[in-house]
Amino acid sequence: MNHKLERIFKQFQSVAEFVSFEELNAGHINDTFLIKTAQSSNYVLQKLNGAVFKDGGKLIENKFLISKHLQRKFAQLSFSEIQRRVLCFVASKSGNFFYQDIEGNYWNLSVFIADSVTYEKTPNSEIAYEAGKATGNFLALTSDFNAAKLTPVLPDFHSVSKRFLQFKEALKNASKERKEQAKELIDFSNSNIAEMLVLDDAIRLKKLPLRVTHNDTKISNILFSKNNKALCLIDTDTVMEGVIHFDYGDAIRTICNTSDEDCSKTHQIGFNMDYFKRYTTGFLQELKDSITSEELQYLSVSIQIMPFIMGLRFLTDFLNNDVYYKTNYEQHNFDRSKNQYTLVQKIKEKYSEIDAFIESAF
Ligand code: GN1
Ligand code: MG
Repeated sequence: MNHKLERIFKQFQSVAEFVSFEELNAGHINDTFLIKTAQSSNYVLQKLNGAVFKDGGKLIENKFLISKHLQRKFAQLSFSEIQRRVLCFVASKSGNFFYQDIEGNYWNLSVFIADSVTYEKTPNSEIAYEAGKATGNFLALTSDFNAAKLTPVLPDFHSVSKRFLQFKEALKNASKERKEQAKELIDFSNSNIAEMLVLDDAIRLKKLPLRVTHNDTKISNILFSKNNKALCLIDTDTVMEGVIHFDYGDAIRTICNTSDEDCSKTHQIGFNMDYFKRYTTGFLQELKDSITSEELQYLSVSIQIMPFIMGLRFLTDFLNNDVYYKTNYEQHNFDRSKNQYTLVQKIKEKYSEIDAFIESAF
């Protein structure tokens, strides 16, 4: 592996000398490695999962375009500060944004942001507030980028109706055992789908502006400095055209969940109201000049829709015998789905308080 990664690293326009690598295991889809070099900069080398991303070249181009845009916004900062506030990608020696190996896999390289931390779970309310600022700031700074220029690498990524069709399809082919085991989750999907379609409807009726969205704003994709200040969003694989609700709801899904995403102990799963309030305050502070009243109206509902989508996707993959997400054990997708649906339930219980806070916050 060492040799292979060294060979691939050398395909990029970096003069740094490869020393060793470490696998970064946080993602569910791609393979990501930290490349340590003999120089002061280290790098993140990523191999895209070709089964999920059919057009790896376009995906990497999307990431480059957004990073370039953000770098221009930070032009007043020093070079080293810019490298901490936005992912900086390195072109390959052939002049492409990516390197494609002989097996057809797409690779990309970015500068590793040192002296930074990520969290799997929110440690305190200050981090929740900073996370709100990080996502709000990303959306504000990209609001003048023409989102239609981005390739929709995963079309309908957050479409509830499309995800529901995929679930129905999976149900047709699922094994009897898995269907029996997932009966409660299947019932939950069917009985909740109608109310989860409101965001799809608003998008279809063009009530909400389409903007650049990150589409994977879970807490582990937000980088913080060691003194707890938000630095930037990482993992821009899914930057596409979307509505801000995808990023707002998806961030809250992980930031306010009192348990890990795959925790199966339902008594540990709850919705942290304090983190929700702090997150929302930071988010709206950054977006106050560019958010529309209609966008505001749909924020609260997105808090239940995003965990519903994830629960549905994990369940679909469970019914499909785990072909999409990386899993560590047999019931992994089942547990993830159960976790997300329990969270939806907890959010519903607190919905009027959530809604009232958003109304009063602006
Ligand atoms: C996947 O691979 P990762 O962890 O960045 C998924 C997201 C889900 C997330 C759940 C392309 O992201 O949509 O929210 O898992 N990404 C893709 O943790 O499907
Ligand atoms: Mg991702």
